Amino acid sequence: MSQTVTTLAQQTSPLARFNGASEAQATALLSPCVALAHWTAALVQGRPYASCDELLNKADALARGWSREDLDAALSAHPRIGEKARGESKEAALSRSEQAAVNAQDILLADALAAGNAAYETRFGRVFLIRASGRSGEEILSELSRRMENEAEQEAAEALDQLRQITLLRLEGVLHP
Ligand code: 2AL
Repeated sequence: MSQTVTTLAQQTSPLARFNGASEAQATALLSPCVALAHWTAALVQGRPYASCDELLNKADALARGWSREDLDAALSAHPRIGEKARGESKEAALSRSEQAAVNAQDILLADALAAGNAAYETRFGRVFLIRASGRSGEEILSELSRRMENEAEQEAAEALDQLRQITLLRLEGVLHP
């Protein structure tokens, strides 16, 4: 009997587990995606979802409504590019895997990113945010240079869109581990 229960639990999809979880458990599943409690709460309240696409579409629609305040609040879960996230939290583990391309022992790249990050922070007053998955270190550096030329409003919009992309990728990872 207990073996049957175990087997059934293993066969349950992540979406079914999210739909059936307690509010606290469902919140804990989504929290590492982005440090915005209102986004997490709205998705938890919207359960049950008939499909992963339904959940992803709602998550995306909500993320497209994020404000400048949301951007500042969410940056706490995104260490600087090239500064390897420390710690045991799920966010830190996700960040380390997203930033795999810039965590290599490439000292020139690390120096260039550190200088670029510092210049960006002086110019815009917050950490440079970019979806690192799927990008090489050189691509990240060249995006940093390009975005340094943005006006403040355009840059906030770009950073918010990067935050949305990172969040959606993390959510896909929750649904399709
Ligand atoms: C990050 C991060 O931790 N993961 C990612 O894709 N981008 N950080 C950042 N400052 O852009």
